[in-house]
Order: sequence, then C-alpha cells, then structure tokens
Amino acid sequence: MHTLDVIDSHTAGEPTRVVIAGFPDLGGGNPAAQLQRFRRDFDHWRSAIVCEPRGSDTVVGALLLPPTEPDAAAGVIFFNNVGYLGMCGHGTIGLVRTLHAMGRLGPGQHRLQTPVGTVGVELHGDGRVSVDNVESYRLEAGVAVDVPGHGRVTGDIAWGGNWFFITARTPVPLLLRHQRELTAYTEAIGNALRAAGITGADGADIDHIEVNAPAADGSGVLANFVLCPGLAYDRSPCGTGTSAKMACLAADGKLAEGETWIQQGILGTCFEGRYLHGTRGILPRITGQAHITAKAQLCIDDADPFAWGIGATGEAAR
Ligand code: PYC
Repeated sequence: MHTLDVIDSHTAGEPTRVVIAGFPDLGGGNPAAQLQRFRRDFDHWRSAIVCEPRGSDTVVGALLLPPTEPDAAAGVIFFNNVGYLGMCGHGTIGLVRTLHAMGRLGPGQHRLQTPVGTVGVELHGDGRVSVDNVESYRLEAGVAVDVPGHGRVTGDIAWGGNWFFITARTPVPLLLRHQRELTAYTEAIGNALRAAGITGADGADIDHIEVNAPAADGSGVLANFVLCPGLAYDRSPCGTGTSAKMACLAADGKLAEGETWIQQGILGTCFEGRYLHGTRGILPRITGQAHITAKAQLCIDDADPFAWGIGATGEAAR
C-alpha cells in the first residue's frame, strides 16, 4: 500500500490537489529536470492522483518539490488527467494558499519554481493571491481555421505559460448551461488546428482553446470558456489564459500597462489582471482567491484494479 498526503483547494471553482508527501524520489534537479523523470518513470502516479476513482477530469495536480534556487520557497510540477502543464495560474494560487495552510508561507512576496520558469507570487493580507506569471506574448494574430460544423473560425495564437488559440466567435452565449456545446465547439477547434498543422512556437501543440465574449450578466466585462487538454473546461477564468488574452489586448493597443483587466470565467468568478511591458510581450500579474477544501491521505493498493486510476480511455491506467 502506498500513501500520499494531499491538500485540496479550489481557485474560483477550479480544483487543485497539492501532493505534499509520499511521492517517489525524482532524483533532484530543477522542476524541468524532475518533470522528465516524472513523465518517463512515474506517469501512473499522475493518473492515480488526479483521475477517477480518487479524482476527476477537472482536478489539476501539483507536486510540491524542494526549491533548488536560494530565493525560491518551493518548486512545483502541475499535471492533469492526460499529462503535464507548463504553468498553471489557478493551481499556483491554490498552491500558495496550501503553503500558507501548512505554515510554510506568510503574507508577502515569494518565488516558486515551475518547469517553465520561476514565478513571483504574493499572498495578500486578505487571503487573495497574486501570481507574476511567465512572460506572455501573442505569436500570431487573425489565424483562420476551418472547423467542421462551424465554418471558418479566426483567432489569435498566444503563450501565457501554456499555448492558447483565442477566439471571440461562439455558437452559444458563455453560460454554464451551454458547457456541453462549448466543449464540443472548442474540441473541434483544437482538432482542426492539429489537422491543419497550426501550432505554437517550435511546433508545440495548442492544447488550450479559449473563447472570449461579453459576460452574460451585463457587467460589461469579458467572460471566457477555456477547454484544457483532457477535455475538461476550466471552472476558473484560467490564469494562463487570462495572461495570453492580456498579451493579445496589449499587442492590439487595447490594454495599457498597469491598467486593470477583469476576466470572468464560466462560473461567473473573476481574476484581476494587469501587466508590465516585457522583452517580447507582457509580464502579467493575475490575482484571485483560493479556498482549502480537504486535507487527506490517498491510498494506492496494488490489489485494487484501479489502483493507478481510470485512464482517459476508461481502462485501468496500468
Ligand atoms: O489557471 O492557468 C490556469 C489553468 C490552466 C489549466 C487549468 N487552469
């Protein structure tokens, strides 16, 4: 029997499960090096932690690592039901709340190492968390793709710590009750991009599809629907997606440095964003709120046919 200590939280509705003890030794090194070993030798632990029967398609896992940089508070590797995330905004906010609940962080500024770079975070006195995300930029504007059943869809390709295709075109209002249609639509866009060979930089898969449209509540802000790899939609406004969107707005001259951007998600919860100019794009700061939902121990019993999780194909992952 293997056991893992975890702390669960949600950030604006999107769950994060931080693994704080019990994970096999990944041999040291920075999060990028440890991610390679995680992926190669321990991928079944990923599915055991976040997939059913212990988790769900929606859960983002965060493996807590000791820091390797002198000024970092911790390292982290984010993962989900199908693989690994370079960076995760909502997950970082959940991680900071978790480190606070563990007594490892107090209010103030801190640094966290991720596989795509070190990010700054700030825990505010009121419990909100700001993330100084990795530099974000628009790679290409106005990219058109033919999407079966939906015709030609035009959008921007942008990096916010993950690769995004961002479009303003939506077949239905961005309301939770339309999540099935929105999931099918954004999945079709992702498949069409792959079929057309449209990628992020260096041939990277565009694995997050974001639809932005005026919020249906009449608040005047933009709402989004973000489909993540693994076909779960982000319940939060998506920190990396908000960063990518702000990079596009900045490139279009529609959002100035230091101006506040309110991004609503599909549940109606909001992240607050602003940016400073970077070298290639923008340096985004995303602020949101997380809440602890559980402190638990996961049990992995080798005699259990689903010990290592029910994979995305519906079969035992190992
Ligand atoms: O908040 O960046 C984010 C995120 C990515 C995937 C799910 N949430």
